[in-house]
Amino acid sequence: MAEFIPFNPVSFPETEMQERATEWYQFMDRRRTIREFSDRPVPQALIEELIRGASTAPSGAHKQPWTFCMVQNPEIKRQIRQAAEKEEYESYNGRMSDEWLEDLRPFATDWNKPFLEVAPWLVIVFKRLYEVVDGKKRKNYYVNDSVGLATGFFLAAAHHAGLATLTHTPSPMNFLQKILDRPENERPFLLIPIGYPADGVQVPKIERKSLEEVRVLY
Ligand code: IYR
Repeated sequence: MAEFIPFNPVSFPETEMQERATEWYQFMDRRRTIREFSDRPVPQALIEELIRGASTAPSGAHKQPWTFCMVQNPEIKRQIRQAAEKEEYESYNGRMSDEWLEDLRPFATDWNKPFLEVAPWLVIVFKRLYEVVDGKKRKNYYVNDSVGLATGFFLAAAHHAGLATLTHTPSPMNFLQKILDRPENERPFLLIPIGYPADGVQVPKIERKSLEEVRVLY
């Protein structure tokens, strides 16, 4: 039988709501993806707290179909870098279309991925396709959507805590499943180097779409 408990809503006076929304927008607008990290250590407990925040995301049938792997171990980071660069080399030298390479030009990316060893932590998000309960497969629902939401929460939590991230998608990235020895029901979703930005790091000069470009009023 379904059991319900009282909901304890967060609430503010309306003027404060407008201020809070603007503050949040301005704060989030300062988030930038960076590709050069400092090797300055970040405490494990801080990354764990970000994962707790991420794991509050809504999910299909509340299945919470995600696993966050935290990699600090230099040897594992080295293996991940080696495997990722091998795939990326192939991608940049033949697998990606000219159109794709052209679209990436503003970001000056290439197959070299030193950040995979320099960043103090790599957080690898896995999606859980199904659960095994009493030896039987139980379905998860809207897995990509749910894990995408949790990942978004993680990026926001990291920014809120004063850490920088990179949403990295080596392709294909099945090597992560092997290196991290993940079970059959898990698939890699996103690799997130996280830490402090390198001193003097620069970011691409790009603009966000305006409100008018992204919203339609009915
Ligand atoms: N996975 C490659 C290529 C790449 C693709 C997209 I779409 C980006 O926004 C950025 C990079 C890489 O990580 O370099």
